[in-house]
Amino acid sequence: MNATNVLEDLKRRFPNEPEYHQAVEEVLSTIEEEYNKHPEFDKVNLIERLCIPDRVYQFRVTWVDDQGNVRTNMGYRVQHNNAIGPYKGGIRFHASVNLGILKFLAFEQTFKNSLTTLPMGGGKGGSDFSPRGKSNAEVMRFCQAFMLELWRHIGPETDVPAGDIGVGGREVGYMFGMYKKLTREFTGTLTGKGLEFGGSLIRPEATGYGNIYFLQEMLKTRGQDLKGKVCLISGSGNVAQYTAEKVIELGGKVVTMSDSDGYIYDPDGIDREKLDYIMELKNLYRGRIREYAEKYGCKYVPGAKPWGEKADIALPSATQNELNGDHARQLVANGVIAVSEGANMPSTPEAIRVFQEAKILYAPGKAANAGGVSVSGLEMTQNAIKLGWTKEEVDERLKSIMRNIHEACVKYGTEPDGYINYVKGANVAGFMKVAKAMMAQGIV
Ligand code: NDP
Ligand code: 2IT
Repeated sequence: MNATNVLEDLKRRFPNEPEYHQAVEEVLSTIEEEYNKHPEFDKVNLIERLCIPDRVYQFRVTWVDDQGNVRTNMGYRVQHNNAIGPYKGGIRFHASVNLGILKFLAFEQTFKNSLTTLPMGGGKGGSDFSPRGKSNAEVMRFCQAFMLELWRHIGPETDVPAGDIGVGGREVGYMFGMYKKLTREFTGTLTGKGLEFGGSLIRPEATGYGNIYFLQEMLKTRGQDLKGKVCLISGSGNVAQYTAEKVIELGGKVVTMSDSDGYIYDPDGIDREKLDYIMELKNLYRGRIREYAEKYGCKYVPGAKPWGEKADIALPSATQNELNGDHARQLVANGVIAVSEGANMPSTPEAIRVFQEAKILYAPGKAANAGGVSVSGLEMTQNAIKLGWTKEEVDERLKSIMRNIHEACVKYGTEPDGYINYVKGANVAGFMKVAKAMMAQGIV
C-alpha cells in the first residue's frame, strides 16, 4: 500500500469531504509501515475495503414546527464496518452535519470501537437539524420523524446508535419511543437510554470520566498526577461537563469552558457548585456559557477558543478542528504538558505535529474518548442479559478498558527514544484487530 496513492484516489472519488480525507490520511500515514509487513492484506485490497463505508443511508426528514411550517432536514446513517461486531456509533444533530463529516466520524469510530476490546463495529449518523432554539415539542417531533426512516436500518444485532453532539438523553428517549412503536419490540437498539428503560449507570459520565482515566495513565508515564494541575476545557456539553467533574474530583483546577459563541475564563477555578450551575444552565435551560461570566463576574471572550490561556493540560471537548497549529504553539509556549481529546478529531494535523515535535503527552480522541462507546457496549451487554450493573461495577470496567487502551497505545506506539506516539499506537492497535477479522471473513 502506498498511503499517498490511496488517499489521492479517495479524494478523486469522494471530493468535497475534507474531514473524511483528514481522518483517513491520519490513519493511513501511521499504519502504512505495519500494513506493508503483511503482503496478504494488499492482495485482497484490504485498505480500500476498510476506508470506504460498507453502506450509507440518506433520507429526507420532514416535520412540522410550532408555527405550523413544514420543515425538511437531511438524515444519514453511515454503516462503516461490522467485521468485529454490529455497527455502533452516535447520532449527531447539528447545522454543520453533512455526509463527509459523518463519514469521518464513522471511520474513526471503527478504530475506536476496536480499541475498546468489546465486539462493536463502526457507524455514525445524524442530521443537519439544529436543536438550538427549538422547543421540546419540536425536538420530539423531529426525533420521531428521523426514526420513521432510520428504524428499518438498525437493530440490536445490526446497528446500535447512541448520542453525540445535539443528541443526549432527551433525544435518545424520543427516538427510542418511536423505534419501539414501529418495531413493536423492546430491545436495546439505542444506547444512552434513561435508567428506567434499559440505560446504564455511568453512561452519561463515561466519555468525560474515561478521558480523565486515560489522562491519568499518560501522566503516570511521566511520574505525574492531576493534583493542582490547571486545565483548559472547551465545550460545555455532555463530554465537557463530566470531564470537568472528574478533574475537580481528582484535585485539578478547571479554568475554562466554552460553547460555540465564546469561552469563559475563571482564574479561581470552576468548583463543584459552579459546575452544578453550568449543568443546570446547559441541560435544563439550554442557555449560553456567557451567562456564567455574568453570574460569577469573570472574563468572557466572545468568538474565541480558550487555548491562549495559561495551563498545564488541555482537554478539547467540543468539536472537530477546534484547535489549530497556532493554538497548539500557544499551548506549548505556555507550558502545557498534556492534551487529551474528549472530542473527535479536535486538533488539526498541524496542531498534532506541534504537540508531537514538542514531545508532550498527546492522546487522540479515538483512544481518549473511547469511554463513552465502551459504556454503550456495556449497556448492550446489560440489555442482552436483562440485568443492570451497579455504578461501581460499570465504573471499574470503564477504568479497566481505559487502562487497556493505554497499554495498547504504549505497545504499538513507543518510539525508539521512548516517546509514546499515541496516534500511531491507537491506529495500529485498532487497525490490526479489524484487519485480522476481515481477513478471516473472506472477500465480502
Ligand atoms: P453536546 O452537544 O453535549 O455538547 C457540544 C458542545 O460543543 C457544546 O458546548 C457546543 O456548543 C460545542 N460545540 C458544538 N459544535 C461546535 C462548533 N461547531 N463550534 C464550537 N463549539 C461547538 O455534545 P457532546 O459533549 O456529546 O460532544 C462533544 C464532542 O465529543 C464531539 O466531538 C463528539 O463527537 C465527541 N464525543 C462524544 C461522545 C458522547 O458520548 N457524547 C463520545 C465520544 C466523543 P453550543 O451549545 O453552542 O452548540
Ligand atoms: O463518538 C462517540 O464515540 C460517541 N458519540 C458515542 C457512541 C456510542 O455509541 O456510544
